[in-house]
Amino acid sequence: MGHAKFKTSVTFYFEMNLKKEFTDKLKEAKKIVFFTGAGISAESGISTFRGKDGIWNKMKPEELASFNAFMKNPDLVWEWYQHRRDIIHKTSPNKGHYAIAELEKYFDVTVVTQNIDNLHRRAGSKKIFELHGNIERNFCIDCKTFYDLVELDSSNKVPNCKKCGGLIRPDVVWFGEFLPQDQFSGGEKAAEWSDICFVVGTSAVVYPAAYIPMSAKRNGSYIVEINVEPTDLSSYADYSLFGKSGDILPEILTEMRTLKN
Ligand code: BV8
Repeated sequence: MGHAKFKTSVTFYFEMNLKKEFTDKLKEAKKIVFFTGAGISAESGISTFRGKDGIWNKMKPEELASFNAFMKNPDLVWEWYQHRRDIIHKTSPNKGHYAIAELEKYFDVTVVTQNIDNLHRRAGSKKIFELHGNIERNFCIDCKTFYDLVELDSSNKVPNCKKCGGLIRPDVVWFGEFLPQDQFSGGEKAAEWSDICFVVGTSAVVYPAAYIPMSAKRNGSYIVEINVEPTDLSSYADYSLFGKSGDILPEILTEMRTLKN
């Protein structure tokens, strides 16, 4: 039998101990935050940014997700977001999104997401801070009038504002842009006050969003990482669960049902 099958008793004891610490934390916890990134939507068929088939592997972020790129070629950037919206509209939330929504039965849950795909809301989560905006919303860059998609024609050409003729852009945070203050500070405060801060499906390389789990840790929150591989955040997570979030989150929900019944 290969060594891999026989963990040393120390490793096994250490892991069992960590698991017990984690389940004890789950039992005591009241406030829980899920800080999520593109990885939680991967099993819905939406590609991540930095993984092997990630979006940014095919192009540099500045090429499309920046105000300069938009002003240089509004039709190209608008078309890219239309393409991403088409993908998102053809997908659904996955078991990971639904498990987070259902955990609201057992905890005061807040979702702090970097994602713009609206899948947490579609899965039924109530308290959501969207750090990087929402691809379903758009606004005029001149008079700031907001437009839902239904009000805009579905062509790939960038639409013009009906009020002032200005260019309409997606309501997402581009590189070099400030995050919406209410979303960032709301999400940061929720994480700081959380008993457990789950960090799910993020490479934790985009700032200032990636500061949020650090603030949670500094304020005594128990940091649980859920990812398919180690990240920049793994070194300060209290507990790391390596695997797909669509598998792990439903297991945590099942564990909660057992603990609470
Ligand atoms: C800012 C919205 C202040 C748009 C996004 C130069 C000038 C200005 C700022 C900077 C600069 N250089 C650097 C910066 C800071 C910059 C930054 O952090 N850059 C990084 C790349 C180094 N940040 C900014 O620009 C921010 N603004 O700083 O303003 C300012 C203002 C003016 C002047 C100076 C400063 C704005 C950042 C927001 C950018 N917008 N998205 C759009 O989507 O089109 S970022 C984009 O990255 C998405 O929002 C995404 O969510 C986010 C983070 O990525 P992740 O979610 O972590 O996704 P990723 O693919 O990286 O990782 C996926 C993970 O999932 C992996 O770990 C993988 O292993 C895992 N996974 C995969 N499958 C699964 C899984 N896990 C579990 N289960 C699975 N099944």
